[in-house]
Amino acid sequence: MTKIEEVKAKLEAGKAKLVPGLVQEALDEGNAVGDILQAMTDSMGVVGDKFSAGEIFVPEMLMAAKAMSKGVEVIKPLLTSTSTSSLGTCVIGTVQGDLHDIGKNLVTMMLESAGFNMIDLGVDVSTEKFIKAIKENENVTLVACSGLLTTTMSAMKETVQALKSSGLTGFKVIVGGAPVTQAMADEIGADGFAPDAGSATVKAKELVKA
Ligand code: B1M
Repeated sequence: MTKIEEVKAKLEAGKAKLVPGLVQEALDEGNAVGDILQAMTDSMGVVGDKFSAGEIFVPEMLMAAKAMSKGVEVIKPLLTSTSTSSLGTCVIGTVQGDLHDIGKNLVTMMLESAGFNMIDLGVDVSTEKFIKAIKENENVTLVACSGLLTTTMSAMKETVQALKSSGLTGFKVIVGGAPVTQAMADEIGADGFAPDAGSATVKAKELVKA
């Protein structure tokens, strides 16, 4: 078994205490950080499939999520670098009713390293909370909404539409998360969509510089 395969196996088994050490060993062996991150993301897909098949339940999903978060902590310094350029402030959150935060946290790290000052509102974020954060923070150039559940896509639509009709200006809205598509982003009036954390930085820069 390769070290990356070991990371995957322990992550899928929800071994939060073992995953960070294995991630470090995988790095020490010379594996690329992107490959390790992709392997962990793939494992979360495996966990989701097992949940759908009724082979595991919410507690196991939660343990796998904790293991991934611990693994991400190890690679975080390698994913982020301090950018000298300032792209303004980005307010980010997972939309109301949705508690998934791993993807949102990865997007946060990548946008921070691209040069945004990040205000992370966490999960289950109401429209009102997004609006309050825009009003309370200076130079908000981007609002980023994440969502993983098909059932919370209506909350994402509500949030984007409320942001657009709030009368507040100076920022663009980017959306993402597994069920989100470019077509959906267009339909709900978002300015941009990105399928993953890497492309979110490219799209975010494009939006705020436009
Ligand atoms: Co839940 N869950 N979950 N879950 N969970 C999914 C999403 C699911 C697909 C699993 C499945 O059934 N196969 C399914 C949703 C089905 C659907 O709606 N179509 C599901 C379900 C049903 C549920 C519950 C309803 C289960 C229940 O209680 N019966 C419940 C809902 C709770 C709630 O939110 N109200 C629930 C709960 C949970 C846990 C709390 C146990 C846990 C989350 C813990 C946490 O996040 N701290 C959890 C987990 C871990 C998952 C899976 C297994 C993994 C999610 C993950 O972290 N992936 C997931 C299955 C799956 O994803 N295949 C599943 C890794 C992460 C890196 O990817 O978040 O997709 P992701 O982020 C990606 C992109 O989407 C993108 O970039 C990231 C990668 O670079 N991205 C953005 C994300 N946000 C972006 C924003 C952007 C741009 C890109 O711009 C702003």
